[in-house]
Order: sequence, then structure tokens, then C-alpha cells
Amino acid sequence: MPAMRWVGGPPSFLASVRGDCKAGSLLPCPAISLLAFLALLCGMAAAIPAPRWPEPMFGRLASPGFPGKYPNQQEQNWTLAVPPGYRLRLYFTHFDLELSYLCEYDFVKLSAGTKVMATLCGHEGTDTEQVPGNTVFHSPPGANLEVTFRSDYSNEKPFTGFEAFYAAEDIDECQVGPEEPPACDHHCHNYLGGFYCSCRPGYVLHKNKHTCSALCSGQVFTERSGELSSPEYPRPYPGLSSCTFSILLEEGFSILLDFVESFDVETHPETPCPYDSLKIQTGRELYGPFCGTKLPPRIETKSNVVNITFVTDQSGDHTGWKIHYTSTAQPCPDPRAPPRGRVSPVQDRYILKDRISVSCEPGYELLQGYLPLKAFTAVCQRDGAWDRPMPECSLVDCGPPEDLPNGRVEYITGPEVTTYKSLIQYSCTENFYTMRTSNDGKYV
Ligand SMILES: [Ca+2]
Ligand SMILES: [Ca+2]
Ligand SMILES: [Ca+2]
Repeated sequence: MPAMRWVGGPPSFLASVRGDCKAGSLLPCPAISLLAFLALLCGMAAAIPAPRWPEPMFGRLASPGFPGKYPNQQEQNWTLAVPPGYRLRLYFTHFDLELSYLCEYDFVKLSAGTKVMATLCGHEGTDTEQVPGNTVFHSPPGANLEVTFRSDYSNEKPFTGFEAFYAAEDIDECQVGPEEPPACDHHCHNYLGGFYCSCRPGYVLHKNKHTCSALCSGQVFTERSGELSSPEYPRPYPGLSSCTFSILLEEGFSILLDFVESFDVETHPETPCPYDSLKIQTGRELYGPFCGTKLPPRIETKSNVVNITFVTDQSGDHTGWKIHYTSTAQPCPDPRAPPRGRVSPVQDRYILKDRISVSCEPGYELLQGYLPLKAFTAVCQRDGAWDRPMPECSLVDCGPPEDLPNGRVEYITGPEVTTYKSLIQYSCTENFYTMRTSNDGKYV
């Protein structure tokens, strides 16, 4: 007997195969993976290049003496290892072991860690014993495949043992069962030895390499009303995202928030919103956190600035929220049009920033005090007052008509009456003309 020998099967190729060191060895038996061993041989151990195209990994296992009969009192172990991202497939081309109840005597056992995948014996399957048949065995991802062959002290007749082949194959991480979570939030790309994820526009891949976080911070709203919602609403919102929204209106406005349609944010029965939460902050107050499935009530913020933050954790499947916001302010008094005048636009109420204009009927002109105006616009201010007093509509007056050389003026409508639609008459020595005022203060 040599001082040291490997009890494992014939050397495999690049999948690392490790045999058990037989008791009584004189030298230590380090578990050197064949890959590292080959690298050492090539003098490359100090500078193994970064990822290399994986080489084929396959090999053969067989019982001692195969295809002859196997001896009694054997125990052999093989540890088949593959690099991350690969798994082993193993299948048997020959199988003939002594049959015993629950394979107590002779067996081939396949296991991964502490999990026994199969215990095989006999030549044909029975109710209580299993033979490999055409089954293809796979190592679980990330685990070595341990193969053990054992024979007890006797055989009633010769058995020829087993022969099996194995090969490493890429795990397609993008293919997951219907019950399992997908490997990637958005797009999954498989390659030999690994996979990677990518995200749709508007998202960025989280550093965990599979969650797509929404790019949803810094959204600013400056209109007096509008809508904001969780990303993708009403579809489920993304994980590991932190969204911020600001509604910024001018001082004097007060923002009203109404939750509309549906509300569904991951919740917890005891702790307030530990997973995903929606918070609303004004200069003075903090509202929330909000979560659960009940629409929160209207929030009258009494503030012209509102900041909303929505933070999500990694898991869950919830549709999120939608807010319709409006704004209000102290109303201005109802603008009463002056006689012969008209206010537009007509509204039920007028608040901060609302504008009105006043126009007059034909023949009337806008007057503020004694000053004629081309147009009039007033704006409602934050203290609830209009910025200008209401103008009047005053009858257009053409004023005294010009003197006519060699003629005279006769007032038809009345003495000295020169307002809109009044008539005067010029008369000359030989001819006369009738003139009327127009509504713009000129005679026609
Ligand atoms: Ca036996
Ligand atoms: Ca892969
Ligand atoms: Ca969540």
C-alpha cells in the first residue's frame, strides 16, 4: 500500500474532484482543486488573470473494478465542485448494486451539504428503493455535489457497480419558477457563469444589482392645482426608491391635499409604516407616515409649501397612492361692475392672483377718478383686497366742437350737449354739413 493515495475516482477535468484521504496516510492531504493545481503547474498562481472563458468541466465516476464486480467493504467519496454560476448535472450509464431494504448494505448516495438528494441501490426500482434509471441529477446552485459509494462485507452474487458522467452547466438565473421572485426587477440577461440586470428608462439599478430604483426625487409642482402619485401608479410601485415632491406656491396660498382613487402602501399591524411610508411636511407640521389601504382624509395644510416624501423598501407588491391637490386663499370681495360696465371673467369667488378686467358699453369710457383709462385690470391680493378700486364707465364726451371759419355751429340735441350720439350742425354761407359724434370721442 502506498503511503498516500487518493481514494476518489479517476481524475476529472476541470471540475474540481476531491477524493478522501485514506486513513493511515503519512503525509497531509490538502484538498487542492484541480483548477488551482493546474494553475500552479503553469506558474500562473501568482497572477491568475481576471475572469476567463470557462473551460469545459466534465468527468466520469465509476465503482472500483468497473466494469468488473466491485469488492466488499469499500467506501469512496467524490466531491464535485463547480465555480459560482454553474451547477453539475450527473447521470448514470450503468447501475447494478446489491439490493437491500432501504439500501442499508450497498449504495450510492448523492448529497449536497447536509441534504441527501438520493440513496440508490439494486438493479431495478422497488417501492422502497430507488435506482437512478434515466434520472438526471443536478447539484443545487452554489453547492458541491457529494457522491458516496459504499459496499458492505458480503455479496450473495457478483454485482458490476455503476458508471456515471457529470458536466458543469451554466445556471440560467433568469429562468425562475412561478413561485419564485424574478432575478431582476426589469430586464434579466443570462451569460455563462452569471447574469446581470438592467432597468427601464427612468430607473437606476440599485447597488444590490437586481432592484430597479425609480428616479423620482426632486419633483416640483408650481401650478395652483395638480396631481401627483407613486411611481407607476396604479401599478405596483418600485422597491428601494426614495421619491420627493414639492408643491411650491406663492405666499398667501394654502394647499389642500386630497387622496383620490385608491391607497395601498405596505403596512404592519403594530409598528407604524416600517417598510414603505408616505410623509407630508409643511413648514409647521408633519403629517403621516401614511400606509395601509385606507384613503387618508383631506389635509388642509394652511401652507403654501408642501414637501412629500415616499420611501420604499425592497419587497412587497402594492399599488401606491395618488394625490389631487388644490389651493385656496383669502377671497377678495365680489367685484361689482360699475353701471354700464362689465366684469370678466365671472367666477363664484376670486382669490389671490385672480385677475379681472372691466370694460364699458359702447359710448362709455373707463375713468379712474378723472383719468380716462385705455383698459382696466385688477388683481386679488393675498390680504383679500383688490389692488385697485373699481373704475367708472363714463359717457363719452366729444367736447366743444372746433370753430368753423366762415360758419357756425348749431347744437341739435340740446344746448352745449356734446356727449355720445349728440348731434351738432355746422352751417356755412353757401353749404352745411351734419356731423355726429362717434363713441370714441370724435366727430364723424
Ligand atoms: Ca454487499
Ligand atoms: Ca448564467
Ligand atoms: Ca415594500
